[in-house]
Amino acid sequence: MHPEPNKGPSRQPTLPVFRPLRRAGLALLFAGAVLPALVPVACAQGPPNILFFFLDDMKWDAVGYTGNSVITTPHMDSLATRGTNFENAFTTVAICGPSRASVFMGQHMARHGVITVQRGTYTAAQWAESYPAQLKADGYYMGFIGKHGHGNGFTGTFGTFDFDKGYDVQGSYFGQVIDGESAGGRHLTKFMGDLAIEFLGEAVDPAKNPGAAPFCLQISFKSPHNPLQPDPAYDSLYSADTIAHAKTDTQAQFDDLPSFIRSTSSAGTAEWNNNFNTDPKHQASVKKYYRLVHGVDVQIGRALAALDDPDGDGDNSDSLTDNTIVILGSDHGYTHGERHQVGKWYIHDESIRVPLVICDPRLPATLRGKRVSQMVLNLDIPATILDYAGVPRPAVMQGRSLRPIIEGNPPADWRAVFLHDHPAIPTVFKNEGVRTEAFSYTRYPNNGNVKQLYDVTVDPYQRTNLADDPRYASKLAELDALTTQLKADAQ
Ligand SMILES: [Ca+2]
Ligand SMILES: [Ca+2]
Repeated sequence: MHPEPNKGPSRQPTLPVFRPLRRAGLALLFAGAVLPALVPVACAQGPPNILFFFLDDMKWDAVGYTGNSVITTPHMDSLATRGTNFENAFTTVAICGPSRASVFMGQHMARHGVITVQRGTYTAAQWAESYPAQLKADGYYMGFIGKHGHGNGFTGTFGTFDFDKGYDVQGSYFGQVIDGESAGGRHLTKFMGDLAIEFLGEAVDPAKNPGAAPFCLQISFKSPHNPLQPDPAYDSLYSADTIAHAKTDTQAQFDDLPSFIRSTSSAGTAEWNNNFNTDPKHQASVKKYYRLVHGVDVQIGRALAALDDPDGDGDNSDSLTDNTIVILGSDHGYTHGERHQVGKWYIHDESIRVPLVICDPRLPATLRGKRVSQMVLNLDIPATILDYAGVPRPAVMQGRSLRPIIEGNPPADWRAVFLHDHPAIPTVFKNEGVRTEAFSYTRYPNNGNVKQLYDVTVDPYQRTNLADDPRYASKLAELDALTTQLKADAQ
């Protein structure tokens, strides 16, 4: 058993004056529950609850609110209508384990060191500075459901979660066992939705959450990660639709890739050859992927309904909706045939761009339903959660709170560049580079230092590699040096 570094009296609250207020939200509810008249009180005060829906390999535009006219995601669309839609949200590493660690730790891979296959776990001291451990130490009632995805050696999260329904590595869409409970006949996504509802019930149950603490729940769905096995209940969805191919789903764009990525053993090429290299296969695969996303949307709808009636008695007077921050995100993006590639791993926008919506119901209508353009990162999610909770951000975190942007006060010094740094793993090639608002640059240090440079202001689909264009030699050198500098800074 690992120690639980943030439990017990050793860690003093950093804001003792504020701390008594911290539990006010649910405490009001419980105070109502113990009165003879049983007058429930809505939770509109005190630190907010956090409900974080986290998808896996979610293409940024596989959701209705981006204008996708095929997929049906009414609950995600509703969150965008009520929250802030970050149109330039990115991951700093386009693969499951390291990005998920960044979302827990607020750190680049170079600092947290959770590198899929090579090392997939945390030290106790590291974990103590994760957002869940920080919230736990501050008194939050903590829940986690679903995939960690950290690979070999993952040993858990040191008892942080009161409701601990995580698993490693990938899980199965059918027959998954979580914390000793089998999914039975349920699709994994439905199973996770049921667990979310169970958690919300526990969060308002004095027997489970006797301190009446605010809650934080992260639901890490497996969907729409491979294999493409949606709930059979959705088999007929999109059957009459035609999926459009990406503009870069061409042989010419494939031919423009480095030769090692074009090899048949390279992960993105192999997956395209297996499941996307004819139009019928492309249609079938994307539709299955969309059904997986739709399945998540259904469970998000169920969880939001449970948030509005957590004890499930049909009466909404115990609703937590008005004091719960809802976050929708993904560990990284995905390609569906762009450059005849299927997957993630590289710096092209389809792989690094992610959906991100944050909905704060406490804000006035003028600050909701917005689209914002700042470049924001997976690293920023934990800093944002801690900011909402009123918990100081550990100095080791490298991300920044998104709350000022959400509240209409974007900092003047907001980032204009970020590092993407991907490890070498079997069938995927080491790559590192930078994305600015104007340029995307990457290099492959283990493969002859091949380089790619795109001017996304005029070439948003990244069709023309400028790395060998002498007109861009100085820009290439500048971004190459910047990559080296940001890699050093990230450690
Ligand atoms: Ca993933
Ligand atoms: Ca109720």
